[in-house]
Amino acid sequence: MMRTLWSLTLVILTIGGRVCAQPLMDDFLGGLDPQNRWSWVVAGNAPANTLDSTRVSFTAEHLQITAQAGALYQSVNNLRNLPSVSVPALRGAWVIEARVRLTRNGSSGGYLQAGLVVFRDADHYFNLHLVYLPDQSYQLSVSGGHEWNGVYQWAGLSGVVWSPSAGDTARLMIRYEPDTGLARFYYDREDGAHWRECTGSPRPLSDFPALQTVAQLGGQVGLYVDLGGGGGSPAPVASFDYLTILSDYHPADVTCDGIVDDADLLQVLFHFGAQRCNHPADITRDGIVDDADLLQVLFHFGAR
Ligand SMILES: [Ca+2]
Ligand SMILES: [Ca+2]
Ligand SMILES: [Ca+2]
Repeated sequence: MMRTLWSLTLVILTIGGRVCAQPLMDDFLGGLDPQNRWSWVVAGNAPANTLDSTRVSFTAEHLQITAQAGALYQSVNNLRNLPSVSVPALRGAWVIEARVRLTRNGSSGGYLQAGLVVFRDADHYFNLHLVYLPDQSYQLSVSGGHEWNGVYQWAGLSGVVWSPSAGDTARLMIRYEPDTGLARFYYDREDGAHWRECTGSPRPLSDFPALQTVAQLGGQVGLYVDLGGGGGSPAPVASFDYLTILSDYHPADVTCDGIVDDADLLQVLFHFGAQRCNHPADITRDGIVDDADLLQVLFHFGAR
């Protein structure tokens, strides 16, 4: 059902012309959607391919990862089971959102966490997650961290503290406002209050260089679970319901199909000389489809 709705949205957005956002949606219906070209590789991690299939499973609607030792923290870089999708540079009012349930089971002694990780490699990442607080009777909260050149810092983002008996599921969202250059961080612990903004949000994107680099140059958006230095059995399980990424299309992607290619070139050629406001082939937005627009397509040919 959700996938049908999203496909419909995509069609509507495409018909709508240039004010369209590029959606990536995976709701893990029985597996990873191959269209999204998931990868388990994290550059700088050992092993680089983080997949341990004995601890990955799918229910009808969820991706489940059973936690095990391993982390991206500083130079440790031995995390297991970090699935991610490649994203091009993020444009416009981009949004990254996921829903995760984290069941602690027998784990204790660490900051057990699961959520979103946006990264270039094992030493350049930003994460936003659900976390169990060992110093607060293993109550749940939301927090974030980031690393640049292997130096870890707390992100200065936090949520309220609640008892997992009241729900151990949260939606997590990162949203960028191009008008202000601020990133906002939200969570919904599904208690009826809907989205709450994290304490410490909004923030200039430049506060988190790895997140900023992915937004500007592209990178990976992934899901992870980390024992946070704790242990015990049975092992905790992170259950991911969906991952959504919204971002504007490349300006030279006239056809809004996710790639700058000959179809976009043809659109510019077919409409060469056209003069009107908001013509899709007027990539430079100066009111005329001309050689400047043609150059935009050629310079960015193959871009996503
Ligand atoms: Ca690291
Ligand atoms: Ca295109
Ligand atoms: Ca133009």
